[in-house]
Amino acid sequence: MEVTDHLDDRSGERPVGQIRPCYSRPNPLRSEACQKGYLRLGEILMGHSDSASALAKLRAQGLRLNGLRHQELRYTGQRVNGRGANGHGKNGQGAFKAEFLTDVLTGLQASPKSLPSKYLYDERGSRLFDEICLLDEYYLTRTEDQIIKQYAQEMADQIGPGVMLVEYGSGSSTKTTALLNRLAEPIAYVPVDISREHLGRTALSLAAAFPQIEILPVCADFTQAFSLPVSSRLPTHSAVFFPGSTIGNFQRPAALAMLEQIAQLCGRGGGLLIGIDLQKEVLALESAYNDARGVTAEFNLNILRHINRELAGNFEKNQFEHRAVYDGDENRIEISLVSCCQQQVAVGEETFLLEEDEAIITEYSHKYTIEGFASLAAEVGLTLRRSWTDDKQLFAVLHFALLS
Ligand code: AVI
Repeated sequence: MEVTDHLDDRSGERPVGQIRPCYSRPNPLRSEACQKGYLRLGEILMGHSDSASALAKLRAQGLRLNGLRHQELRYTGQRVNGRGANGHGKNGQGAFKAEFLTDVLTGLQASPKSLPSKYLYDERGSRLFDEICLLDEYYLTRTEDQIIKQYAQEMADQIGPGVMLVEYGSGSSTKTTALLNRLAEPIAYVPVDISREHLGRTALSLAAAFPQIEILPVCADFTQAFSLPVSSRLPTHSAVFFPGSTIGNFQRPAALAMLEQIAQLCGRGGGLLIGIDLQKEVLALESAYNDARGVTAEFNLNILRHINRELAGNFEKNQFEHRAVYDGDENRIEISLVSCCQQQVAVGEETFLLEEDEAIITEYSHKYTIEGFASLAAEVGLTLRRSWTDDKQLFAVLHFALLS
């Protein structure tokens, strides 16, 4: 299967392969893509509230969608808030940096000081996080994997036949294979990820492994609203798969907004299969975020390197210590970087004073009970249908349905 990334022509990024043409005639909307006769659906979607209105306009212009066979890959590369969804398009690069700077300055001006956790995940941070997932102390990933493996058939039955399965933060889609293998007549699988490179590779191998399922990758920041791609066959419903307990990294209002966004994306009859980390004794929780090898500490400190590199910061990594403590009132692990001394740091043109022992919060990781999370989800109309846990009740995977 050939996949061509035309985005590379404009952004100077490395190609991840080739993309199948979505349209068979040059499109007047993009001259560069026109010359090649190809256009990505993401470009078509620009300026349209949804794919249906974009497609209607194109049809009116005499353009036609190529009939795609199951083995073919459509690349939707959606735009998020007017910038390249991965933050690295030509214009996206500048916008991404401006947003990064604003977020960092806002966080450092706040009391207590904080930095948005999404900036932990540059390339090195993502690699360190992958390492965390393999640590003995970090039970979350392997426990969720084991639950999904053990109950994949029940989960697939619960999701139901004819689904368009949408995975948030799909990465290498490792957890999805067990589900895709067991779903009854799945129509399409939509991996959503901010990393285009990951998406391209994953989509290709999934398309080869599951020729009966249409693979429709979407490059997007799933914390922002985006619309679903149109599959060539009509699904009976859509279901979001959101593993990894990433929802725990959102504070309550943001978690609710996220659930609301999922409910809107799926619509009535839709579903949500989500992983959450459960409340447990403090020692096990704190050990998971204070591993003996110091990988989590390095992951946390890496945000300072990221800021120094991208925003002309002058953080001295050695002047900060990693801290991860459980707050029993808020039911969350609070991860921070603690200043070892009184010091002044600069980010771009701005300077900030840090007192000795002053903490910069970099991440929260909320721990739930099944009932607590179910009542949160109920606020946006998601009804708990089934839950699965491991023997020690460390982690849970929940299935919700959107009944009305
Ligand atoms: C991605 N997220 C679910 C992880 C967690 O456990 O909250 C992030 C993490 N931070 C430090 N270790 C893991």
